[in-house]
Amino acid sequence: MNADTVAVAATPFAYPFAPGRTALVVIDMQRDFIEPGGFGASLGNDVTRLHGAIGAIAALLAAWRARGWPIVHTRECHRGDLSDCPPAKRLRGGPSLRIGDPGPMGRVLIAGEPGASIIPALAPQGGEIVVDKPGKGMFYATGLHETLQARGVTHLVFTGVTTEVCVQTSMREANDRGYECLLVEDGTESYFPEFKAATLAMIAAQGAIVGWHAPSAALLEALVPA
Ligand code: C5J
Repeated sequence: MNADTVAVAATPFAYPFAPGRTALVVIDMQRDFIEPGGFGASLGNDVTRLHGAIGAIAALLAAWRARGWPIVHTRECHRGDLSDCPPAKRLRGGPSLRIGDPGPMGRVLIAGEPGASIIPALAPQGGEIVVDKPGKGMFYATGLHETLQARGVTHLVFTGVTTEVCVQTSMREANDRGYECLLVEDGTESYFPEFKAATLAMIAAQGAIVGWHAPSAALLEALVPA
């Protein structure tokens, strides 16, 4: 641990948390993934499985806000003309609703539509970074790396959905860009519990090859007083 880091009890060993230089990342907690009638449900998933992550994310948002530390919210969504949605993404599989189709929460995964918004319980506040991303990873075609660099961010704490798709992709992208990454175990969820378990195991394998994971309680316990 450096003098300016705090040890968080984590897997596979203590995570060197950097107060003030660590952004909390909340991936895609959007109505289209969490609520009935959206993209997640159109793929045949039980969306209630994702609700388990909301409480831990809300607690971490409160802790970050109390300290004035950087917060990033992402939204997976596309332009209304679908010019940033490759046909390979839109046409793959057999969902009951495709990206851009009209659904109960507006056009599916389209920026500005009700379904693409973040659920009210975790709504972004003024001054927080909100990134609309056309891909699964949060760095692809977003400029986020430059934004984080400008703010002196070196560490990222990941939450959100789904663990094995957009969270894992974003965490791997971040690891390749040199960020020290922690995934919050109870702050992320998947439609498939076995995929969540496998993701946690994969990222921390081989001496934290992608990063660490820890429960939110361990992280909150280690934070310096607000
Ligand atoms: C998916 C996501 N699963 N946010 N998106 O398509 O993980």
